[in-house]
Amino acid sequence: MSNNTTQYLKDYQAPNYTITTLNLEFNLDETLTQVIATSQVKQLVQGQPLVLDGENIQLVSVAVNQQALTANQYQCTDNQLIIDDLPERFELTVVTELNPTENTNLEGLYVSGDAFCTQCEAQGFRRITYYLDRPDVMAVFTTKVIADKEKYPYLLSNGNKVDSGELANGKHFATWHDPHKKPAYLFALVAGDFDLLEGQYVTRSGRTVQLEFFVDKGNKAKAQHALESLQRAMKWDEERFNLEYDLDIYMVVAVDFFNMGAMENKGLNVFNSKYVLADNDSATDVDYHGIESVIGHEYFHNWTGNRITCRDWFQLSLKEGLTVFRDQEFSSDVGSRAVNRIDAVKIIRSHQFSEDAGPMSHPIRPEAVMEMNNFYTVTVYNKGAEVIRMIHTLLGEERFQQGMANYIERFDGMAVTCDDFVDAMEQGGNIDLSQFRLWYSQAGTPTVDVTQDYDQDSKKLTLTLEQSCPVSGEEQQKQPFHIPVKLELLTEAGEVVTLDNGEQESLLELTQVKQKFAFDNINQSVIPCLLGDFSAPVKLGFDYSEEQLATILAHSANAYSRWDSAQKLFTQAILNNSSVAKESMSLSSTLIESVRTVVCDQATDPALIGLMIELPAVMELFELVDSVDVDAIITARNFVKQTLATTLKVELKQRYLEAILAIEEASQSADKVALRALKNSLLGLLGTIASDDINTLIATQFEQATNMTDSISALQIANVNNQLCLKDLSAAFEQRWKTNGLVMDKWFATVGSNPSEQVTDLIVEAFEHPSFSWQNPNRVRSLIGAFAVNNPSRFHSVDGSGYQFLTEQLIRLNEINPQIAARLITPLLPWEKISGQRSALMREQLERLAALPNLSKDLVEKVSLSLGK
Ligand code: B3K
Ligand code: ZN
Repeated sequence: MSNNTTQYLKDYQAPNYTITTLNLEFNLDETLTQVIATSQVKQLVQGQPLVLDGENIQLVSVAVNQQALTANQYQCTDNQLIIDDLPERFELTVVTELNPTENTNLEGLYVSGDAFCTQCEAQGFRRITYYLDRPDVMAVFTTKVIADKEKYPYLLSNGNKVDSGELANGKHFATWHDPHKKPAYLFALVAGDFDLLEGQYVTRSGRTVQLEFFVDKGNKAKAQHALESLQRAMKWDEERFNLEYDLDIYMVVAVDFFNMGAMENKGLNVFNSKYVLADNDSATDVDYHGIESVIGHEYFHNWTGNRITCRDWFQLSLKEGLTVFRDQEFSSDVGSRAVNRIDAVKIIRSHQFSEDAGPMSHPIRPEAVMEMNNFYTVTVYNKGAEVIRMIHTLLGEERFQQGMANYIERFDGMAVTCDDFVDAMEQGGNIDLSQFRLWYSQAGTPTVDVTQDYDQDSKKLTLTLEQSCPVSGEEQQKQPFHIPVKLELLTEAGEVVTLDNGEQESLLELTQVKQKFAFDNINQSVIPCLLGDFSAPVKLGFDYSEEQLATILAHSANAYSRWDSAQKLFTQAILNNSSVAKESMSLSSTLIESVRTVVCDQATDPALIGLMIELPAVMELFELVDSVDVDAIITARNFVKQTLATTLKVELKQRYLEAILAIEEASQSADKVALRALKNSLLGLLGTIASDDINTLIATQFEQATNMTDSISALQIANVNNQLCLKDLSAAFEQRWKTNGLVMDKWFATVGSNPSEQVTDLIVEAFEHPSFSWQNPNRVRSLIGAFAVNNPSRFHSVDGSGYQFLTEQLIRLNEINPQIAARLITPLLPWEKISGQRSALMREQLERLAALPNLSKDLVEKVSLSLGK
C-alpha cells in the first residue's frame, strides 16, 4: 500500500501552514455524519501547497474564502487533500461525510454501544475531516454538535458550553468553545444518553471546578471511586507539582468500546469503562487501584501533554514518560511507595526488557515509525518514566521541581521536544545532562557488571562497575550511559553500614564503560546491595551467593532490595534447575528457610510479603537467557513453586487462615487491601498442590467470597492449576456475571490462560458466548491476549498449534481492528530468541501473515521488523 512508508525523526520539517482557529459543525447520524470544518489558515512558508491529511472519509466540498473550489483546483488522493496557489491568510471550509457505524477500528468518530464518541490520538482526526493533523499545529476549537434529542440528550465537546437549543425534526444542538489552543489529537466529541455523576473541586486559588462523569444508565454509583480519585489527583498535583486545573469543567465519559485505557482530550476525557466503573462486588482491589492511577494519569496530562504538547510524534515520551512518572508518584504518595515501585519494576523487567531485546526495540524517542499507534509502547511509556525517575534521582525532589517549574514557564502553550524538556531540567535543576541524553537516543537494556575487592589492611572496599549494551543490526557501538546506581552496604550479620558521607545509602554515577568506586573505613567484608529502588532500568550482574541474598532479604533497609533479593533467589533456583533432568531438581535449604521466614514475618507490610513470595514471571525469566528453552524454564519454575508450597504448606496455610481472620470485612482500606493481596499470594502458592484439602480451600474461598478480589483469585488459582473444583467455580462465576462484560473479561481471561490441552477449543467456544464481541477490544484482549501472554505452555505448544491459533485470530482482527491485532501479535515476534523447532514454527506464521494481500500497516510494520525485511 502506498502509505506503508516509514517516517524518520531526522526528516522533521516545520509546517508550511498553520491553523489558528477551527469551527466544526457535526450533523450526527449513525451511518452518514456530515462535518463542516471552517479553519483560519496562515501561510508560514511561501510558495508551498497546502497538504491536508484525510483517511476513510468522503470529501463533499472545499471552499477558500467562501468560494467553492472546482475539482481541478485541488487534488484529492487516498490520504491527502492538496491545494495550490493560496493567499497568505484565508478561510478554508471543508465538508466531509463519514460512516461512524462501520468504523470498527475505533479511531476518529465511531459508535460505542448507543453513543457516538471519538478517539483522535495519534492520527484519528484525519478520519473526521481533512486537516493539518500534526501536533505542532495548534488551533482554538469551537464545536457545534447536532443530533437527535431523544437518542442523544447529551452533546459534549472540549471546553465550555457556550450555546444550546432545539432544532427541527426532533434534533437539538450544543456549541462548545475551548479557549486553549490545541492540536487536533486532543479534540473530542461525545453524544449519547448517560447517567451523570457530578462533583466539585475547589482549586487552591478558590475556583470551583465542575466534575462530571458520564456512564451507562444504571452505573452512576460505580463512578464514585473514579470521582474521588480525580479529586485526590487534582489536589496532589497542586501540592506536589504546583499545578492547578485551568477550565471550569472537567468531564469524563466511560465507553465500552475503546482501544486503550483512556484519553486525555482537553476538558473531556474519554475512558474505557474498565477504568471508571467499580464496586465491591464486581471490581478487584487491582481494578480500584488501576482506576485511581489512570484517572490520575489523564488528569496529569492536562499540563504534561495538553498545555505543553509534543512537536511531533517521535517525541511521544515527552508527555507519556513524564506523565507515567507523575501517576506513579501520585500512587506512591497516596498508597504504598514500595508496592508501587515493585509493580513498576515488574513491568519493566518482563515486558520492556523483552521489547528492547526483540525486533521492536526502539529508544524512548523512536527514530523511525511506520504506524504511530505501534509506538505507544512499554518503552516510550514505562522506560520513559524510568528515565524521568533517573533525572529525579540525580537531582533530588527540590531541584527536580525547580526543573519542572522552568519547563512549564518556558514552554507553556507550545509543542516541544524531549531535548527541550532536558534543557529545562538542566537549567532549572542546575545539572549537566549532556551524557544522560543518550537514554533518549539509544535503545537496548544495558547490563552493569559489578565486582568487589575488599582490602582488610587498608579497610578499603573497591567496587568496579562495567557497563555494556547489546548492539543490534548495523548499529554502531553504543556510547556509555549515565547510570545512577543506588548502593547500600550490609555486614555479613546484616547491619547496614554507615558510609563516610554519614548516610546509609550512596549514589554512584556510572558514566564510563568501566569505573571504580572506593570506600574507606569499611571495617569488615560487606555485601553490596546494588541498584536500590531499581535506580536505573538495567540488568545487574553481580555474583551473589544464596547466603548474601538471604542476608539482604532479611535486613536491607530498602523494601525494593528485600523483594529483589527474593526474586534473585527464585531466579537462581529456577535457572539452575532448568539445566538438569527433572529427577535431579532440588531446592536449597537457604531458599526454603528464607521463604519460611518471610511467610512468618509479622512485622512487614502484608502486601510486601505477598509480593516477596511471588516467583518471577515466565516472560521475565525468558529475558535472562540468550536462547529460550521454553519447556526447561516452565518445568523448573513449576518445580520451584510446587516444592516451596509442599515444603512450607503448614506455614502458608496458617498465615492464610490468620489473614482471613484479620480481614473481617470487604472494605477498600489500605490494610485490608494489603491483607487480601497477601492471602491470595499464599493461596497462589498452595494452589500448586494437588490435594483434597487445597482443592477445598480454594473452593471455600470462592464460595465465601464477599468481594471480587477473593472470588476471581480463587477461580484463577483453580484455573492455572487445573484443580478439581475448576469446572464448578468457572460455571458458577459465568452464571452470576454472564451479562456484565467487564466482569466477564476476567472470566474470558481464565479461559484463555487455562493450561490444559483443550484450551484452544475452550477459546473457540467462548467466541460464541453472548458477552463476547470481536468488536470489543476488552473482550478480545481478555480472551486472546490471555492465551498469547499468560499461557506460555500452550501458546508455545511444541507442535506450533498455539502460534497457528493466534495467527488465525490475528487474520480476523486485521480486518476489524488492526490496532488491537498489532498489540496481540507481540509474543509471536521474538522467534529468533526461542530455541528448537518452535523458532521456525513461529516464523512460519509470521510469513503467513506477511503474505496476506490486505495486511494492515500496523501489522506490516511489526511483521517486517520481525522477519528482518
Ligand atoms: N494518550 C493516550 C493514548 C493514545 C493512544 C493512541 N493509540 C492515553 C494516555 O497515554 O494517556
Ligand atoms: Zn498518557
